[in-house]
Amino acid sequence: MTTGKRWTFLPVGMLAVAAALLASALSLHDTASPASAQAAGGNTVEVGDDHFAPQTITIPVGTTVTWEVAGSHGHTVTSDTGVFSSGTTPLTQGDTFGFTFNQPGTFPYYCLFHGGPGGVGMSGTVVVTAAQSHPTPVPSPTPMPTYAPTPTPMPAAAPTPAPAPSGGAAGSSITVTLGPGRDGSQPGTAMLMAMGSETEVDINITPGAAGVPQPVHIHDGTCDTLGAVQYPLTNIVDGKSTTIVALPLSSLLTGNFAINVHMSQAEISTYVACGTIPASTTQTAPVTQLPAAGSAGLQGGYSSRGMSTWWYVLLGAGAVLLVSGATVLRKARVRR
Ligand SMILES: [Cu+2]
Repeated sequence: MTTGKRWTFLPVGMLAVAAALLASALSLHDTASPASAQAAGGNTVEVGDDHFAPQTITIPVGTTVTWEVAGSHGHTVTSDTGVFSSGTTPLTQGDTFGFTFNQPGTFPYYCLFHGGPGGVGMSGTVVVTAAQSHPTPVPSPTPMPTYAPTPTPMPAAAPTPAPAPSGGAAGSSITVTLGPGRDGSQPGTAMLMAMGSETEVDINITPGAAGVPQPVHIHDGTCDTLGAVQYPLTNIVDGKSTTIVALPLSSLLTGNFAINVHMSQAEISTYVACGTIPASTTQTAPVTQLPAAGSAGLQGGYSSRGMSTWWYVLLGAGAVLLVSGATVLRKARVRR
């Protein structure tokens, strides 16, 4: 492993760049073509709306598990312990995410948006059993040869472009606080999740009169200067509403939109909650989280959204190798 290799090591400092690249590639959400499932049958977990099925899957070491989104909302596949992650950009219907488990053990995971670590809400478990007594043990994850090229070692003083592996804080979703409205107060939040060319808006406010639909819209302007209705959202009932808006999240982050909640259809001019959608700040979206320091072996997987499939290989020391669909061979080569 000297020069001339066709794949590229990305030092930690470049990870953010790579992640941004990958994120933008992934946002070319193309609903025209169903993702081609690369997985062997039997190792597939269906990602439904707010559940994983089966919830617990047991596989022998060395197996690739594929998660495929069947639900109509956006979801993630996120390891409790940072071993694997589909990233913070929600996977949507037809998207797949794969991860090869080269270590035995129990690996709990969850959806960033509908669950939490420790088996909360939308969550599941992968149980990886040790290799069978087969004489051919799984091509043992030969500990990464401390890889040579060491291209200009990161100046240790670099301002740590931390990939923030803490759940979901990255820019592919934002939470807008809904404060009191002009005429009443049913405060709460609206979570806006990027889903390629669409945005899922989940609203959760203090419930109004039971069962009474409360119109809610994205208006021009801010809460102080509300303008015309631009995008109607699903009526809120008992404090909750979910809408898929046919606009990328970035188009809503202009600082010139506000979410305004009305008392009811009959009292449409009574405003009970409002929040201004902030202008975009940073749009960093780490697509993969690195394994916890010290995790041995070579880990990797792939992410397939629409027409594009990306493979990645996580290298122990905190580098990630990103390759596109055409370069699967390189992954195989690396694993040797
Ligand atoms: Cu979910």
